[in-house]
Amino acid sequence: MKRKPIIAGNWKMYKTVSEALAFAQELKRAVDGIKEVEVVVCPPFTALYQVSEALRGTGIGVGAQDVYWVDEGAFTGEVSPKMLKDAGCSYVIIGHSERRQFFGEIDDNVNRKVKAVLESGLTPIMCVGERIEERESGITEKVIRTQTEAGLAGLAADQVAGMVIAYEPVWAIGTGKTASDADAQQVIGFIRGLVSDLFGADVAAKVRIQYGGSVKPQNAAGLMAQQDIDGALVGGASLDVPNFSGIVKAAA
Ligand code: G2H
Repeated sequence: MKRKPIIAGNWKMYKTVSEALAFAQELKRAVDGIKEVEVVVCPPFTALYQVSEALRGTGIGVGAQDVYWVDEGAFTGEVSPKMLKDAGCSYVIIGHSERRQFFGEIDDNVNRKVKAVLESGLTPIMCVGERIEERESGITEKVIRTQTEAGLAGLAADQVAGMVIAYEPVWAIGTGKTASDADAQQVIGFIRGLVSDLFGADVAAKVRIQYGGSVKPQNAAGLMAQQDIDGALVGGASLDVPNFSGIVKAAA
């Protein structure tokens, strides 16, 4: 089955509203006419609405970087799926390693967020990935299995088929170290196999699985050529249009 590649820019805690709007205008021109790749930008919460408005009708999607799992309530500092939808989002990154590392994100909550986001009609980009000490002690697959099974627990097959999973080895994030094409393919193939065991071969053939971790225009084509890699979740290189659009073009 041919899956449409998805290149998503995770801006992390960068860009004011005016910087985000300037980026959106430039990106529109840079990726105009590229139909074979889905392009998504994930600004900070503060710029979501304006960026969504600026990109309306272009086919470029907008995502958030996190979410809480109920629609409203006394949860100071949190933002709900309903609010993100209202702000123009169609995607939500969930379980990014920086949330896990710095903000106490745990698998159980990743699962609650994935469920809530799907129920709101948004698409989760659920992140999984091993740390360097886990890779070095040979437990990468065990870690990935635990995170994937927990994150997808209780979901229906059609929900999983429509979502996005991002494999981001923590040791490759923002470090300039990219997993080799073969290493990334090996783990992403393993994730697809897990999805097949849990939800069936049809679902595994449909779910899109991205690679993330120091993706740049120079290494994107090799990663995107791997049979199970369906795009990239891009951090640092998503912050300027020439780099980000270069990655989009490499996936086309
Ligand atoms: C991993 C990635 C984006 P970078 O966090 O999610 O960031 O491309 O800077 O490694």
